[in-house]
Amino acid sequence: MHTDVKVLFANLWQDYVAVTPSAKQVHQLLGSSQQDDVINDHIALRTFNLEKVGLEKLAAHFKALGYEECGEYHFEAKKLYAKHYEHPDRSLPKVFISELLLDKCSAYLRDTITALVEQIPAEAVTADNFLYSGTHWQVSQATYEKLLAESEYAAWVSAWGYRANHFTVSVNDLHSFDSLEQVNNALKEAGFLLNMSGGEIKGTPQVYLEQSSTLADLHQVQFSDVVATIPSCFYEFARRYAVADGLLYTGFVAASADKIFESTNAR
Ligand code: OOG
Ligand code: NI
Repeated sequence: MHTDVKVLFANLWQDYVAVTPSAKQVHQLLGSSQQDDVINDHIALRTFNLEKVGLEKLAAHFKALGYEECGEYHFEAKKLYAKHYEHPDRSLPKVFISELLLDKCSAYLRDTITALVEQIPAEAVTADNFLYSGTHWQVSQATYEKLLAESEYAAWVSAWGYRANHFTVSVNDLHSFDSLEQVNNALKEAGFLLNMSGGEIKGTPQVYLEQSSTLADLHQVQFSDVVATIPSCFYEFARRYAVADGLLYTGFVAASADKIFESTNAR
C-alpha cells in the first residue's frame, strides 16, 4: 500500500493522462495560469464484486491513507453498487468506487470476467501500484464486443483494467468560471464533446450537486488479437452547493451518477 497520498494521486493522474490526452487540454482551458490551478473534486474507479478484487479491496488502499467510508449508492438497471470515501483533509479528492454485481449478470459474462480476474496474481491486489496497474489479462476484440453487448461497464474494465476512470474538476474552485454552464460552453467552444445522457447538466442546486462530463477520449488498446480504438477515460466537472449548515454537500447523487457512467459509451 502507498504511504503517501499525494504520490498515489500523482501516479493515478500520470496513468490516466497516458490514455486520456484531452485531460491536459482541459487543464489548460480551465486553469487560470498553470496546471496546479485545477483542483479535483473526486476520482472514480471501477471493479467487479469478486472476493479478490471487490470494491472493498480497492477501498483498502485509500482507507490505509486515512480515507473514510461516507455514502453508498445502488444502480439497479446497470447492476452496479458504489460507495464514496472522504479524507479528513478536505483538500484531497473524494473517491467514488463502484463494482459490477456479477451474480445479476449472464453466465457468459460472469464466467468470462471470473476467468480474467483469476489471472491477477494475489499479491498484485495489495501492491502499491494496483489502482493504476491496468489489465492483468489478455482479452480478444470479439470478447470485448460480446461483453459490450451486455454491459458497457464490464467491457470497459476488461479493456482498461485498474486505473482512474475519470478525474473531476471542482468548479467551485475555478477562478475564471462562475457556473457549470460557463464551463460547458468553454469546453464546447474548444471542440470537446459532452455526455448528453440525462441532459448536459445532471443534477440541480436542489440536490446540492450539478455535474457534466466529456465523452471519453478514443484511444488505442491492445487486444490479444488486434489493436483497436475504443473509449478510454473522460473528465468530469462538478459544482457543489451549500447544505443547510452552510458547508458544501460532499456526497453524490445516484440519478446523476447513473448518467455519468455513460460517458464511456461508444460515440
Ligand atoms: C462513475 C460514475 C459516477 C459521479 O461523479 O457521479 C460518478 C464511473 O463512471 O465509473 O463518477
Ligand atoms: Ni464522478
